[in-house]
This record gives sequence, structure tokens and C-alpha cells, in this order.
Amino acid sequence: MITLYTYTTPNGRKISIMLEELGVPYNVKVINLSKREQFDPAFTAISPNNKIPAMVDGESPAVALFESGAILTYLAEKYGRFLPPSGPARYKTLEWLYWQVGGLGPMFGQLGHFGIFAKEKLPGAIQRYVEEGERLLNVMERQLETHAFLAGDDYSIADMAAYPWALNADTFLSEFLGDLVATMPAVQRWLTTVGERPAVQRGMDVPVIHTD
Ligand SMILES: N[C@@H](CCC(=O)N[C@@H](CS)C(=O)NCC(=O)O)C(=O)O
Repeated sequence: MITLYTYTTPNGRKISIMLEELGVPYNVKVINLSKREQFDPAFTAISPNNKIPAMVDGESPAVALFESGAILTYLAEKYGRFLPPSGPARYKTLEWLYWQVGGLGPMFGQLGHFGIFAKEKLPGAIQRYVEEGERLLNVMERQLETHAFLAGDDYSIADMAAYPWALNADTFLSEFLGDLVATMPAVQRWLTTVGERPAVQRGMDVPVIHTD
């Protein structure tokens, strides 16, 4: 059985989307970042970088992984879906997956930090990450003007990785990026297409946090 360690943030939702797309059973363990549970030794034994998502698959021997790109690649290879097994299409998919993990996620994350969460507002830092966010959205728009999905004709783990973050441009980060996204028909079309997938909708609802 797969156990997903996650929270209500975009990086965790990449993996719940993939698990929902695969239709495989999985347990969810909530790592409450606001309670700093990412630093609990039981979690850092699985995720030494003390960040979600992490995943454990099976028991003896179990596969324990952190880093969303590695987890998505593992699941895609295990179940033979959403990542071509070889050839140029495989590397196009990995190219856009790494673009998300190394670019879109970190830059949007920093914009969220400096623009929204940080008590001290540093104009230079905010400007830097707004400009990076805009640049990355423009890269996406150009790619999606000529391709149905990020890596080409087929929906893949690259789309699952990018969707929860790109959605933020229109929601959580809309004060910085919303006006630009509104002028991007290809990104809008892709957000709608991906967002209408039932598995994506289910994955975006994971985890459920019980407040008591
Ligand atoms: N490169 C990592 C990034 C993971 C990440 O930044 N996770 C955030 C939540 S979205 C986290 O766990 N932050 C907790 C912390 O920084 O203490 C991945 O793609 O898995």
C-alpha cells in the first residue's frame, strides 16, 4: 500500500492528483506545516529535506521517496502511465517536469513568501519574483499555443506537476499575476482542460484537514 505524506499545498497535490489519475489505493498522512510537523524525526526519516510531499510504497522492502519529481517519475514508471517509456516524448515530458520543479514552483513559492507571507515587504524581492513569475507564464503560454499539453499532445506528469502551481497565478497570487494570466488564452484553455478532469478535482481536495 502507498502512503502519501502531504499537506494542503501545491507540491503535495501534484502527487494526490497522480494517485487519483492512476486509481490506486493510498493512505494519506497529514504533515501539518503550520504546526512544524515537517521537522518531526518520524517524518525526516522519510523526508530528510523536511518538506512534503513524501511517499512510502510497500513494506518489505519499502520504497521511500521525497521530491515531487522523483515521486511522479516513480509512479509513472511503476504503473506505465503518463510518461512515455523511451524516446523523445519521454525526454520532453521530463524536460517540462524539471522546468516545473526547478522553476515554476520555486519562483511562485518565493513570490508567495515575499509578496504575501513576509511581514516586511521588500519591494526589490517582490519585483524580482513577479518578473520571474511573468517570464515563466509567458514560457507556458508560448508552449501551449502550439501544444495541447505541456510536453506535447498527451496529458502527462508534467501537467500534473504544473497545474496546482499555475492555478495559483489566478487565485492565491492573483494580485501579482492575475492580470497577465487573463491575457493568456492558451494558459486559460489548459487550466480549464486540466482542471475539469475528475481525478484532478479529487486530487486537489487532498488532504482533508479536520479541525477539532
Ligand atoms: N522541490 C520540492 C519542494 C517541496 C516543498 O517546497 N514543499 C513545501 C510545501 S509546498 C514544504 O514542505 N515546506 C515546508 C518547509 O519549508 O519547512 C518538491 O518538489 O517536492
